[in-house]
Amino acid sequence: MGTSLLLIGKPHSSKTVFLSQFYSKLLKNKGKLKLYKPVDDLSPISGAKEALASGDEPQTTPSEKSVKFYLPIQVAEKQVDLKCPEYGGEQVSNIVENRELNKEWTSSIKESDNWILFIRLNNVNKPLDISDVTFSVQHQKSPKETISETEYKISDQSFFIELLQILLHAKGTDYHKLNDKPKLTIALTCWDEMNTEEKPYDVLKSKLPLLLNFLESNWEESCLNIVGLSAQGFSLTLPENKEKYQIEGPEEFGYLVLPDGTQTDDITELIEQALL
Ligand SMILES: Nc1nc2c(ncn2[C@@H]2O[C@H](COP(=O)(O)OP(=O)(O)OP(=O)(O)O)[C@@H](O)[C@H]2O)c(=O)[nH]1
Ligand SMILES: [Mg+2]
Repeated sequence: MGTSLLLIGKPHSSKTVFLSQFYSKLLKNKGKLKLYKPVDDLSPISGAKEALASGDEPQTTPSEKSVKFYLPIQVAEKQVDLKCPEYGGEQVSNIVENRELNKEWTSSIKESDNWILFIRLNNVNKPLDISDVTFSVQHQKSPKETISETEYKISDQSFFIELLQILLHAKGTDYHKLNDKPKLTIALTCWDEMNTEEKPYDVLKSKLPLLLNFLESNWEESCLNIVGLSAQGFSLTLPENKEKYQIEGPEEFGYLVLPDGTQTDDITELIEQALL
């Protein structure tokens, strides 16, 4: 059975690291999901896998790159041939900027009933609060410039809402009803950067309340899942962290924070939950 998973994320949201770590954990055979046969083509993640094995951060995926990574997965009694896209996150930024989907995106959206949206909260911009702006001589000199800088920039919160609306429109969902298809998982990525003990739902509520509101007004509760994900486990910029990767192997790291706040090393559960 072929199942398409649509992994959606802006640049640097951990898509490539996740795919590489997901594959490494599948190979380890300790998680809920397993491979039922070897993967034919590892080229979509081979660069990232090599980099991580040496304790280096993977390179940004080029904007024009768009390939599919096929994984033959055993989910309980079922065999699922999973198809995950690996692409440069710039494509997602361009969708909102140009309000346009190319043929490939349109068909990926149509064929997938399992969407996972990666949001790296640490990279999300804070909405402009006029009370935070300190009046300066620069404001006095060029008021027009200051307005144009802030006026036309869409906030990250609005970005995600716009994006989902564009995707839902292409999917042809009925906006009078709550969505049960596609099932949506929000993965708050690079969770380690947040330094929080809170549940993913509460973190999303405090950081992006409008987005949460949009999600809850448009999805059936049972078809909306909010989790935390640290596919890498920690930053690889520190030499001691690089060493951990070189000595123990990348597959030993990375974790998922489930909706109830519990942490598990088995990041394959992210995909298992999306497929349930
Ligand atoms: N601290 C931390 N850093 C991470 C994590 N996952 C990824 N990173 C780092 O974040 C950066 C971006 O990760 P990628 O996986 O390349 O992100 P991407 O979504 O594939 O980005 P594009 O290819 O540009 O679309 C890299 O420098 C990673 O090493 C994580 O869980 N924690
Ligand atoms: Mg990438």
